[in-house]
Amino acid sequence: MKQQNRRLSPAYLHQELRTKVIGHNILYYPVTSSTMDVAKQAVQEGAEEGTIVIADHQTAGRGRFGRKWLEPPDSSILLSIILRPTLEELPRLSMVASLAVMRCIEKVTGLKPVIKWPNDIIIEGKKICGHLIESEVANETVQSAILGIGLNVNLDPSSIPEIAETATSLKEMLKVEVSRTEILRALLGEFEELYDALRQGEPIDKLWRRHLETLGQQVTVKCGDEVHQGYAESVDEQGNLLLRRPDGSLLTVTAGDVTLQDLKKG
Ligand code: BT5
Repeated sequence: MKQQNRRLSPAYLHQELRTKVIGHNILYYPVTSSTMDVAKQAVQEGAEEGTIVIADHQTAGRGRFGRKWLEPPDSSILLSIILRPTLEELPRLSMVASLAVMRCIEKVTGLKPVIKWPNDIIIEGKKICGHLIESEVANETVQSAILGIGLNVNLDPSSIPEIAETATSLKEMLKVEVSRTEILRALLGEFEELYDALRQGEPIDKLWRRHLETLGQQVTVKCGDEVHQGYAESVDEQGNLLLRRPDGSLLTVTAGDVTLQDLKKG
């Protein structure tokens, strides 16, 4: 695997990309608050589908529900992609994102990640990547969907106390620096292929389900103030989790609303 300069080079990335649409317009920032904010602004200014925002560092990187996404500068993939899926495709965008990250990691590094429902990519029990989707829907039409992906490439988890025990990175797994450009190139390629497949009506949900490590386990899900425990029996076509509760009833848990907790931590 090639070494690279510490900073990303949008010109070099552009030259390396083999995609048709995704990443053809690149907005690059050495430092920004959040690539999601930049992407939102770009949407308002009419950015075309497939525009990507990348950064070397975020000062206010975010996860879902106002949580923080943390990284030291120049260590990670911090990416937002501007998309315009249909309303029907929108719930499956998260599946496409997870599958693209998984395939990218597998192809470039040989590591074998799994998906923890709903949005984490895990290697050896630790989180290496998370994503979120911020969409705008009006009159049953998706105006825009911004997919944000944070992937730990050369991050040393022990340098960030909040995630030292729960996170990992490609470098930590491989014991060698990995080129972020190489990962981005592969990620955008895999994403475009899977997004095209989604748009052509292929059953992305079936593919995604096969890689979900959560199924068949006893889990705890947190929805706002409510906590549910049960057996993760299946997922439906929208990506919702079907949880079999101890009283035998089946609870449908919407992916957008919950966090899956480690039973050990309760
Ligand atoms: C996510 O949220 O996992 C979505 C993360 C998306 C981040 C990207 S970076 C580019 C784009 N711009 C942004 O501002 N955001 C997106 P969630 O499921 O809520 O998980 C958040 C939790 O993950 C935090 O509360 C921490 O516990 C943990 N976490 C934070 N930083 C991490 C990291 N670098 N690696 C692993 N876990 C982390």
